[in-house]
Amino acid sequence: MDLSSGTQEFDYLFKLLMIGDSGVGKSSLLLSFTTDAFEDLSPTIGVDFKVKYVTMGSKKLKLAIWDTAGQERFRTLTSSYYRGAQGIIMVYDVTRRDTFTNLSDIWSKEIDLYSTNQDCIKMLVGNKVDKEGDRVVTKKEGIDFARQYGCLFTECSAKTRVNVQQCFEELVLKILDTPSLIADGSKGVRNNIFKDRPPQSDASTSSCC
Ligand SMILES: Nc1nc2c(ncn2[C@@H]2O[C@H](COP(=O)(O)OP(=O)(O)O)[C@@H](O)[C@H]2O)c(=O)[nH]1
Ligand SMILES: [Mg+2]
Repeated sequence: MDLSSGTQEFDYLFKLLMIGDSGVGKSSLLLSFTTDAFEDLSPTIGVDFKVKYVTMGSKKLKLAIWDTAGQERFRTLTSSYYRGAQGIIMVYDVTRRDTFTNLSDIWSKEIDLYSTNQDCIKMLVGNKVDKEGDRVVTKKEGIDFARQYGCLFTECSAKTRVNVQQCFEELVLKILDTPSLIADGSKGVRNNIFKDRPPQSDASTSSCC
């Protein structure tokens, strides 16, 4: 995957979401993917969404990756957050079991409720594998959950950046492999997926396009 930034031409625009409990590393994963550094984030910092241009094969893609600004703590993500997403990244922390069980108890139900794309691709991500000694959720449990819910699966670390690029790349490849989502992505600009702003708009790092 050829990565670059700045405003460019593109063939498809895809909306991706990060969801999961507070503190699992959603914002860190997004930053790890879109910038070169791992920053130790204060839990109150959120980013609304970031834009990343990637080239895969002959296709130029614009990825708009939406993140929460901490409102997941209050379970107040709204339908506009989910609307029109072609890919959803469901993140848990391999060292905190509650973050794993909440994906099946809470977050997957939200997706069923609000997701507007029937074919939307989901990726289950076990983060913080650099803390192997503190691990409480096994890889097999992740694999079993992903199989049950029909998701892709990976384990990664936003800190060491192991598997982070691959995680996003695998998700995007699967989207490109799904004709209804490609059709959707090519209409992205006309339909203006940014019409609905993220639920909060005061984060200083947000960018629009
Ligand atoms: N050791 C380790 N810490 C991480 C990793 N990812 C995030 N963190 C830390 O976990 C805390 C919460 O991360 P953050 O990205 O804000 O989580 P969010 O609430 O899901 O957005 C921060 O202190 C991060 O530095 C990781 O892969 N490994
Ligand atoms: Mg965050």
